[in-house]
Amino acid sequence: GKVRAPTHIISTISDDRGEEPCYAGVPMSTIIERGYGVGDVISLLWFKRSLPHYCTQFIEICIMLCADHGPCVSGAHNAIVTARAGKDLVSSLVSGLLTIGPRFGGAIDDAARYFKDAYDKGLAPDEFVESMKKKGIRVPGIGHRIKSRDNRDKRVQLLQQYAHTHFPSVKYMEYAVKVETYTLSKANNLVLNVDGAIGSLFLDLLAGSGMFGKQEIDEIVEIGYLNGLFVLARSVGLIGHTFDQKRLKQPLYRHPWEDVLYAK
Ligand code: Q5B
Repeated sequence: GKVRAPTHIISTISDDRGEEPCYAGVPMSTIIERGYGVGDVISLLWFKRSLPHYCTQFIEICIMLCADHGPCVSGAHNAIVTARAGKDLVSSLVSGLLTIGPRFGGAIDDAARYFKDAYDKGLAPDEFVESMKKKGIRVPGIGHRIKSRDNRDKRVQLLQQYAHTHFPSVKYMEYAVKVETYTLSKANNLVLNVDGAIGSLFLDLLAGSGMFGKQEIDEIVEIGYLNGLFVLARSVGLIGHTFDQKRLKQPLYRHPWEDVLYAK
């Protein structure tokens, strides 16, 4: 009979061998004919399935809202400094992306993990926050440098409004809001941030859309797909900051001595 030569790579998301490339079995021409957007393409390449429109629209909203947050955040700052050092686009982009992590933009997966675990176990929000404190872990998705109870993050409100209108259930987001109510009783800036809003709402999308089994949801949360949303989104802004610096012909950046505390 036929013997299959061993392969060095297994791939299940795309195929470019036919007349036209396919994403998760969907040909390029179908993607264009049906007017699919980037949210649909992400659904096919990340989740290997077509998701309902309200889900792909939510993904696109996440991408749009996280595309940039000004020049002062870690990622943009790094990209700007790198561009001003005369480096190329990819180096500037990567230098910005490398700041994404548990404190900056990369708390979405952990927010989803911890909120899911706490909600599914039936932990009261205050019990959850106090148990995190005991473990010495900051609650991912909570806290912001400039946002606070009196200066709410518009992005979080927009995501919540969209989900309230379109999602069948927002139980994880409602739990995250209860966590926020408790953390705000401790400090003014311990708001639900954009990472926490996306993390909790994506759990609602996964659980409420009927498109994922329980095991699949657990795997998505365990592997950690959701920081990818911030990475992808912020790349748009980081590229913009790089072009901006080049266009403005900005010289090499050097931090002023006055802004350094030289201590022994
Ligand atoms: N405390 C975000 O901290 C920040 C606590 C907490 C319990 C918490 C902090 C944090 C979790 C990670 C997270 C995503 C580092 C943030 C983003 C994208 C962005 C960015 C932008 C964009 C801010 C003061 C006191 C201390 C702490 C306590 C703080 N957070 N307790 N749970 N989560 N959050 N990151 O202001 O008793 O004095 O020791 O790590 O979700 O990255 O725009 O900037 O789009 O680019 O520096 O929006 O919250 O506060 O470190 O001085 O802490 O609050 O233990 O208590 P801060 P700290 P104590 S969104």
